[in-house]
Amino acid sequence: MAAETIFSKIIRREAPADIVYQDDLVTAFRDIHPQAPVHILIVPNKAIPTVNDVQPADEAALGRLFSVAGKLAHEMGIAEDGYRLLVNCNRHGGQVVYHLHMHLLGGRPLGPMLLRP
Ligand code: DGP
Repeated sequence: MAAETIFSKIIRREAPADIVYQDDLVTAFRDIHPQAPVHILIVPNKAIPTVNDVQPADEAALGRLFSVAGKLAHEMGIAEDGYRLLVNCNRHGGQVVYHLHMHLLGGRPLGPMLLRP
């Protein structure tokens, strides 16, 4: 059983968040520190800590992350201009919250994928 994070409380609506979508497999809510005009986190309802912990049984939920990302991008008017989907893993990936999540970022040109050192 994975350790819970704040995201599990948000999914259960025990902690406040601006939830923009929820179904049986995933929940999407606005990032508390937005890096772009649109910055949504899309998370599996199941607490999977990192991509390293993904099991075959999780594939339906992880596929749903993409279909919900596309749906929200259309609804938020960023689909045509484009956007970025990002999943961080562990320390070198910059992961801070250990509940696997996809960032949906858009609403402005996002620049190169990585900052050069
Ligand atoms: P990452 O570095 O990929 O683990 O990104 C974690 C993101 O989660 C970061 O952009 C800020 C966001 N975040 C952290 N705590 C909360 C919270 O309590 N509420 C919301 N809405 N977002 C949070």
